[in-house]
Amino acid sequence: MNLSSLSASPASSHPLALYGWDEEWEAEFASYAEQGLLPGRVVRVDRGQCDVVTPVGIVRADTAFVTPHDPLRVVCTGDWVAVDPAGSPRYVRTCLPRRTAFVRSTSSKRSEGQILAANVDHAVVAVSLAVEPDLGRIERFLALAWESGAQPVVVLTKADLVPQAVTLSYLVQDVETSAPGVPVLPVSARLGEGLDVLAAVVCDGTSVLLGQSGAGKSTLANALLGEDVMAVQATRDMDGKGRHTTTTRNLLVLPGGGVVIDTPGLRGVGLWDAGDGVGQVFSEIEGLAAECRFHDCAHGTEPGCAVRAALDAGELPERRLESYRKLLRENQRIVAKTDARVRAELRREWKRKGAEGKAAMEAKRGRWH
Ligand SMILES: Nc1nc2c(ncn2[C@@H]2O[C@H](COP(=O)(O)OP(=O)(O)OP(=O)(O)O)[C@@H](O)[C@H]2O)c(=O)[nH]1
Ligand SMILES: [Mg+2]
Ligand SMILES: [Zn+2]
Repeated sequence: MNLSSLSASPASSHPLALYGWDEEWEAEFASYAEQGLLPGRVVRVDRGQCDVVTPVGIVRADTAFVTPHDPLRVVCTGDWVAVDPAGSPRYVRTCLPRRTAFVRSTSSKRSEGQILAANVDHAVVAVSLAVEPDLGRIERFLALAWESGAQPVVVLTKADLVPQAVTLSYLVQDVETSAPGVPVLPVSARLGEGLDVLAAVVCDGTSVLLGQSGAGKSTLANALLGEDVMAVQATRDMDGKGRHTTTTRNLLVLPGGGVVIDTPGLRGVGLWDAGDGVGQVFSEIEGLAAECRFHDCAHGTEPGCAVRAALDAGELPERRLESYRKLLRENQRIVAKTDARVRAELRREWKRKGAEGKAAMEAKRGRWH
């Protein structure tokens, strides 16, 4: 393929358009194109190497060139990169600034962030209905999802294991109460139910499947793909603990448009500088708090406390307030440990890119309608 003819063709007919290449990325890449580098999207990463889809096919590249010391700068599935056109080893030369990034803390002891997926539009949190959903864990995932800049979606998987329709609708309502502004979709891959709604969400942009091992992420990926690309394995028992069937993050193109990143199961996710995200997960509490008589109301015994009033009226579950406080405390602990300058810099970059990306996506949608 002639590379110079590529830059002349519009972004929509670019060979990487299926992977989400657009005018913004093209502009971002322009200076690298001048250097003769190839644009590409990282579809898989493992131990210092990554698979990058480029206009000339999938190439394997070494990531040693791009600062491996900072865990937040490490090349990640979903990144747009510039790679050497040839060379053995072939290197990733640079990683384009991310529009969004899903980051968690690797452990609660240290405050190290780990990027789970980059340039994601929809963060799909998969939660198995084989056991009763843990609302606190869902809130934690959603805080990180909002913080990433992506739109969160909760998929309640294995709906066929819930014996009664009425029980299912209560479970969905419970999760909805814990997830203001987030679509909650019950799905059964086994029965093929609810998949059309999910397919409609993920047919545009990049989606990442997140959740515990055994939640059914790869099963969802296969159902969306219409073929068994990802390996799926039975969970050991019914307590929802799987055996980590998926071990790398894989970016896959969906037949109906959009791409999906399947990820290995996460035992847990620690918050990482997710103050805004926590606020969004508990938006109804923050809304109530704005009505409290005192600005610095701790929602204890202060007079004129709107949060207490909602608790007393049974409109706000006590569990929600406790969970909110717990996540706020945890976030503050992490923030206090992390280098403020580094955080601020990364945030600024993502937020700016995120805004540009959203505008580009809306413009694209507008053209289709
Ligand atoms: N009953 C039922 N079982 C399902 C459904 N979806 C997935 N499963 C089963 O759940 C088990 C785990 O599914 P996977 O898709 O491998 O789970 P995963 O989230 O990808 O797990 P990791 O790769 O380890 O993170 C498999 O035995 C699936 O057959 C469903 O809709 N109904
Ligand atoms: Mg899997
Ligand atoms: Zn109050």
